[in-house]
Amino acid sequence: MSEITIALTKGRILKETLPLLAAVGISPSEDIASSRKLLFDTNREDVRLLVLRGVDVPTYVQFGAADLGISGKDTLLEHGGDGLYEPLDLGIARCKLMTAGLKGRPAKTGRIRVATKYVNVARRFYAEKSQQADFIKLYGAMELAPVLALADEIVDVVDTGNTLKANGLEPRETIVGNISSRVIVNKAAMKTKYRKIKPLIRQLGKIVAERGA
Ligand code: PRT
Ligand code: MG
Repeated sequence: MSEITIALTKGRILKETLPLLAAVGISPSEDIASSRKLLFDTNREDVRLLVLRGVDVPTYVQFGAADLGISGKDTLLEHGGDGLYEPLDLGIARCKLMTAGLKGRPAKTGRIRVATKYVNVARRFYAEKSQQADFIKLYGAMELAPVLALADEIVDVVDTGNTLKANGLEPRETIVGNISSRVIVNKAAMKTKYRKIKPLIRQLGKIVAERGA
């Protein structure tokens, strides 16, 4: 029986997570990328891995279906962090959460429409600067929304800025500048499985510190 279940975010975060896990001696018993399975045993009898859509990782950990997770800070901010500890910044999959709009178009005054998959974060951001806004929840291709006049602005993560540029958009304001992936832990599991979880976080922290230095 696996004592520790770790929920991983598939996609670009997974690619950067697997080398970190390998560095602390955890390897899936089959190739995750080429498998259709969602639950993987590892070389460690006490550890198994779960591979999920990013948005679902905090939920699995919050309710204890997974003990630990690796999650983008953007996703954590949108989730709200209930029931979770966030003990370690892995420093991977770095990006910024930004607003963007059509290039050369001055930001609209008055009530605006914002398309995003980060509705909670966006609502807080515009409220804080007293900008009236309505929100349209999208699940992908946010960049199209201003182009097709679905929205005046978008809120999305930006890395190089190439995607915005390629779609005739420009970044406007930075909402969160230091997005990266974080280790999250179920609050109850942190107590009941402390002796398993604590060393794992310490080892990961050591690897991250060595890499960052
Ligand atoms: O595929 P799925 O619908 O599950 O989600 P996803 O496509 O957002 O997943 P994925 O694999 O892209 O990874 C998402 C997580 O990676 C995010 O939650 C962030 O924490 C982190 N991350 C880091 C990024 C980026 N950088 C990033 N650049 N997630 C997405 N992007 C996208 C962005 O949405 C935009 O479409 O890449 C494009 C912008 O990149 P640049 O380099 O052109 O600016
Ligand atoms: Mg994707």
